[in-house]
Amino acid sequence: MGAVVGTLTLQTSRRRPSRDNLDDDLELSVVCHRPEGLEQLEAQTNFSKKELQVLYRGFKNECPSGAVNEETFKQIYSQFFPHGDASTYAHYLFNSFDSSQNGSIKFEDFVTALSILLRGTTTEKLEWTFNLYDINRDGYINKEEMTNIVKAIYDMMGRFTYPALKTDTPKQHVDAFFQKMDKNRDGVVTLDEFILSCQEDENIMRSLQLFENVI
Ligand SMILES: [Ca+2]
Ligand SMILES: [Ca+2]
Repeated sequence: MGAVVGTLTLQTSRRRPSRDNLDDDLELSVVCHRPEGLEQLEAQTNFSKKELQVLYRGFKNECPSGAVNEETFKQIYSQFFPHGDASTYAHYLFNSFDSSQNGSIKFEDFVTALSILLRGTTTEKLEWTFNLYDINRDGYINKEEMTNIVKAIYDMMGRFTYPALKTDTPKQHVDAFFQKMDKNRDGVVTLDEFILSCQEDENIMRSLQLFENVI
């Protein structure tokens, strides 16, 4: 990938040979995050080298600096939900994509998550979804976390899309979730409980697919 970036920088410099622009390019290349080698990403994800190159070009196009901060992520994501407020859900998604927890999504973070969501096994997808719901990352989904996620999804969809929503619907949604998932009734859902419950329940698998489509 370093070679790709190098070539791009070179082409840009050739096109704009004036001294100011050269300085800009140099400055940019310092600020820009350089992604890991293509071979490494090819080994780590379910994408081919060619797919990674296409994805990288698209990513660079949207985010010339090579990394996305939360504000930009929210702006891009919100465009898909014009009738609702997607900012809270985008915040949770951002944290899941930002695997190193440093406030920015780099190309590696982006393709790693995309690889799981598009090409991962069912277990990998469920693990990813569990981590999204486990907001404080303590290994358990509690009722407060699930309530926050459900409310965020309802906000994102907007009243325009679901005019018949009752105010107590998120609570019913969360109660039904725990009724099915919290096998040992200790008030929290573990990853094992989550995967087990999802795999044995067709309806949950279907609604999970709904969540995946939202992602
Ligand atoms: Ca938790
Ligand atoms: Ca439990």
